[in-house]
Amino acid sequence: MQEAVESLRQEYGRDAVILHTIQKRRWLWGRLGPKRYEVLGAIDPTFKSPQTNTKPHALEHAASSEGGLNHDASRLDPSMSEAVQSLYGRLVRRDIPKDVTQGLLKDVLTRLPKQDWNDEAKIWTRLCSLVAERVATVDPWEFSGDQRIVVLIGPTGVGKTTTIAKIAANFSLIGDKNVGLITVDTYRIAAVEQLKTYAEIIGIPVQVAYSPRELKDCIERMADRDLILIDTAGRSHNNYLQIGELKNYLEGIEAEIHLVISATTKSRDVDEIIKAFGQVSIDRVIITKLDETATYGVVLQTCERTKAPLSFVTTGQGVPEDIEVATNDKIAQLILGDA
Ligand SMILES: Nc1nc2c(ncn2[C@@H]2O[C@H](COP(=O)(O)OP(=O)(O)O)[C@@H](O)[C@H]2O)c(=O)[nH]1
Ligand SMILES: [Mg+2]
Repeated sequence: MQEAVESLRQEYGRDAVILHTIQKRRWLWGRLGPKRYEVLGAIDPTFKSPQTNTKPHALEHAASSEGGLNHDASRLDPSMSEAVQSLYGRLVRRDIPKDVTQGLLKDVLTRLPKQDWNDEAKIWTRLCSLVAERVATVDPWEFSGDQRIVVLIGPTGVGKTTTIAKIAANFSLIGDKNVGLITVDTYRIAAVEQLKTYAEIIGIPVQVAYSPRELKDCIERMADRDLILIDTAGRSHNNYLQIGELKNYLEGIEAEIHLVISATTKSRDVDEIIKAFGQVSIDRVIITKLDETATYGVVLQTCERTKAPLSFVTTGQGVPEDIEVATNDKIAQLILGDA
């Protein structure tokens, strides 16, 4: 990866901004294929090289004030040092919401000795570890005898069904687990057909539940499965009634609920979606379509707002290969970009 970044820098100069770096590790296939690295860069004319801060007192004041920086989360206190101003601009340009950015900088400053508050490089290093800490990730499931039931919920078109197919294929074909699929997305014939087609290709059973009662029956019939993946209909976050209905389906079922959000979602919509789906308790987060954007603030925003760990990220339309287990260092690097 470093080699790839270096060669981009050599070609386009030190100010080339790294927008996207990804190690194309084939999850569970990792042992089979060579690793590939992808680095997407740009030259940002507004980027300023790090400068030395000349106002430590302003920093001291700001770090100890509420919100760390400013009561108004949409503006940065103009008395902040140039180092902090510059970092703030950098994070906001990476689509990290302003209030999250302010919170991060505040936390970093309170953890750093005062003599380092002017040092952009040091703040940056701390920022990287803080973001890695904040983006909690989890390994995929251990199968020690207990059956796992996993439900994917989220808005329409984010990639729930495709992600289910990816997870199912990886666990079934490569992980050698007994996987079963259930769909409660019966609003469109095409949605049921889509899942059935995947199930057929993978060679695993699929059942369709038309009511909460039927869902429980389907689960009972799949008692021999190590992993049951449940697909749901996309719900508009503006339709609380639909989300209430989803909640009825999930009541009384011991399942792990994964909220699926696309990395291309607008920041404001992310908050609305989380608020609406918050009616259902969210255990894990899956971020899809990392390949369709160059900034990943949505990942941090979703983790911060839901307080749920990230399980998988998806990186393309390919089934089963375009899915990865999220690891926090890698995700933090993706969110923040290169120093
Ligand atoms: N680029 C890209 N497209 C994806 C990804 N995951 C799913 N899609 C595409 O998004 C569209 C909607 O996917 P689908 O699984 O039907 O979404 P659902 O409505 O949430 O079930 C399809 O065209 C998928 O191929 C991804 O990680 N990257
Ligand atoms: Mg679907």
